[in-house]
Amino acid sequence: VAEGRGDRVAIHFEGEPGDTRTLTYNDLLREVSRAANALSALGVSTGDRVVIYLPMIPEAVIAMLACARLGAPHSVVFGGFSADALRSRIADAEAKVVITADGGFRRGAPSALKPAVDEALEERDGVASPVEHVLVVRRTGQETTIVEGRDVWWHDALDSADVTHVPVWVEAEHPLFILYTSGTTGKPKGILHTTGGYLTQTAYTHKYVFDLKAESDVYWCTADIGWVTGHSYVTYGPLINGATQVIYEGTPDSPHQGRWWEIIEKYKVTILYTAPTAIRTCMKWGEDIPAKFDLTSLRVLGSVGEPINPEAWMWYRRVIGGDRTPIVDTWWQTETGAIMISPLPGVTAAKPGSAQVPLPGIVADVVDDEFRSVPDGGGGYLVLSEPWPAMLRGIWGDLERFKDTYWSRFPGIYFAGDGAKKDDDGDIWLLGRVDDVMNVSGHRLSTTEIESALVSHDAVAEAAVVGATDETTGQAVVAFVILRSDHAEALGTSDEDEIVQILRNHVGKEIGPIAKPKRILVVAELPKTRSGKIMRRLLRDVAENRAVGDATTLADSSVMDLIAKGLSK
Ligand code: 7RM
Repeated sequence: VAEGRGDRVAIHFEGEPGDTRTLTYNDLLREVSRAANALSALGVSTGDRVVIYLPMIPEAVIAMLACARLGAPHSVVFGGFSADALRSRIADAEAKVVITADGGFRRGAPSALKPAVDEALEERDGVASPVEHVLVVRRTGQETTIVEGRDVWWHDALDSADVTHVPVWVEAEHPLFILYTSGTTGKPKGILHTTGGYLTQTAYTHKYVFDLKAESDVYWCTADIGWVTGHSYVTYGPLINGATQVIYEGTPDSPHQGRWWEIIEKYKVTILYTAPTAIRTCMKWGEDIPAKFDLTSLRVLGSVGEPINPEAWMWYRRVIGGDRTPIVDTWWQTETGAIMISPLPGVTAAKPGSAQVPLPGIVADVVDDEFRSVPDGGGGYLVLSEPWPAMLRGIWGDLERFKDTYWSRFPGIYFAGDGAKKDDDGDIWLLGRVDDVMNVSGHRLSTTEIESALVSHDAVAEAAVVGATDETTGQAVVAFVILRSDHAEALGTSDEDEIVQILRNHVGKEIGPIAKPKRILVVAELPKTRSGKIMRRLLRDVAENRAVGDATTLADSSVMDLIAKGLSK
């Protein structure tokens, strides 16, 4: 703004019901300044923690930036999480203020948020909540309880706040935020990020990985702010770079399955950053849906969150990218804070399914159990062997767990927890979490490779593979597949036994007989987290005939019932 770019649009907001708002950088600075003043009036000062529990509306970004202006670390909790999940995150961070909304719009209806906050703040086992105040954004207009002396409407607090605010200057190592991420076991880890290095790397990667031309591009990252991707590539990276971006509140199929493509046509989006799960869902719906919209504005496509199957990559490139656009498959984690491994558009000759090369400045390797770098063509564990600016600085309040989780497997070297292989050119292919790797008769098999083989069949939209205990082979491959709507044509049959046989043979042909799933179960949905990652742990429970374990972080809690019901048929 100080450099005269205040009139540039920062945010094109599209609400699920179709309401819109445009915020320029001038508008954004004013709103963030007022919010910072409002928070300070509620007693928030540098170092205090603020929990943000909001839908995908501009206030989510404004709230994060207002905290950053005060040097008050934020902890964003997904709007879809329960009161209990919210309570434990508030307690762990000892948050002083919660910023929430009456509700948000999802699948055509208002969905309340504030009642979960009220429940999370109730005293339990004689322990009072550390929260002193709740700021409440009015979004849906639904009936909302306001607790006298504790709760304040956002609009009231901002209306009376000054429109200018002097930011609190902090050291580079001052905490910027905590973000809770679920580990494989135990309670969620509060990943801690600081200011200088994190902001430098998010800005740098956002500019170069997406080839951003801030004056002319319209950028859209579909991630929710409750996920690290929303922190680094909605709030911080794009706004530091002066980008114009789209923020959309709702789901891709509301009110129709072409909503995303309609938004791209409407705002002439040039850069789209989304997750493989969304791409596979659109493949399942059929390519005639995006075909109805003008997507020619797109010039760079990005993918994040999981390995993208080569088949989904090809579809993304052909159907969404019109066979013109480069695709960047970006590997990174909540812990790394910013993109680490990715092709660069116009620089790297792409290989569908591979994240390929560490970005300039990043040192990644694939090593074996003895920490020996594997030769090209070999597989093992992904490690980061030199520090990087946006690396996590710890787990909030738990130094031992921090050392244990990331630094104990290979002393002094960061262990990412992912399996990977190097191809003959030394390019990196991600193979899934090491906890998910299967061992069948002594052969190590990757979930990703078998899933990609299944998805490469015309009849299959999505696949999830797990290893189930097996008396003879140690573990056996069990696959869950979702068929495409037109699968009967592709297969020439709709008989389930025949379909299973065809798909088993297909995997045998693609990878080898050892990888042939012992069982293939046709399902309508797969259990996924809110950021679209398949929860294989729950599928393992099903495959091993156990009661399904903790499913509180599922995006849709009815999915496991559906799967269990389908299997008992
Ligand atoms: C950004 C994010 C991190 C885990 C990571 C991987 C998987 C993410 C890719 C990927 C293959 C990719 N943060 N992952 N991106 N696997 N290719 N391009 O997702 O903390 O939520 O998850 O996600 O397993 O370790 S996260």
